[in-house]
Amino acid sequence: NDRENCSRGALIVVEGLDRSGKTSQSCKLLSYLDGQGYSVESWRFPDRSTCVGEMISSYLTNKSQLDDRTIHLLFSANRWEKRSLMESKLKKGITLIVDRYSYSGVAFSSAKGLDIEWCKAPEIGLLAPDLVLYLDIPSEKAAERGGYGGERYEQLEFQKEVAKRYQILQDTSWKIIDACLPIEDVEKQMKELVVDSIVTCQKGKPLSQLW
Ligand code: FDM
Repeated sequence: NDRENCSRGALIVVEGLDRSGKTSQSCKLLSYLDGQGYSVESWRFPDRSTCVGEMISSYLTNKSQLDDRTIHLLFSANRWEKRSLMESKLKKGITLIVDRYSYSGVAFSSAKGLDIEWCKAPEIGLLAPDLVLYLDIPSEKAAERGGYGGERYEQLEFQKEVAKRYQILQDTSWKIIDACLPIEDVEKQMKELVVDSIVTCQKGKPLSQLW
């Protein structure tokens, strides 16, 4: 069947502050799509399984110190090292649900005071998401949910700065989801948006690049 042979998967990115529910909603999305017979994989950044990812992980857990620009470029390199695999999976028709992507990269680094354009530059040429699901939650609410681990960025004041940067980064691929709604409502909204996006990609929407 021709349609199936040439149709690509969708690149879906889930973004939001720590404790906004990204990870559990990504899991639910994966099992739903899987159950519906879609070909789908779940990814996340940072991908801590690579050498670059190990350096990032050691930085995040405060086992190593790195200059702000250096860690920024490592996060970016961690996406670049996955770019060709990402493209080939999408071209094979596999939809990817990605927990954090370049938006996290720019939002977190620029929240430290780095210039936002400087932060965006190394992301140029990475694959652009077809849909960004932003789980919107006030930083105070997210902090109340508890479970901030001891990782480097998990602090209320910093998360507030990150939220401001996310706002600046919104573009037409974004859908803002109220993450304070009941879990099932969030889930339902996400499912509908994702299925729409998958259909649009199947119909031949071309892959594009950031930004
Ligand atoms: N983070 C994540 C960044 O600072 N830059 C990036 O490019 C990415 C992908 O790493 F605090 C931050 C965001 C978060 C931390 O993310 C680890 P997880 O989702 O908690 O593993």
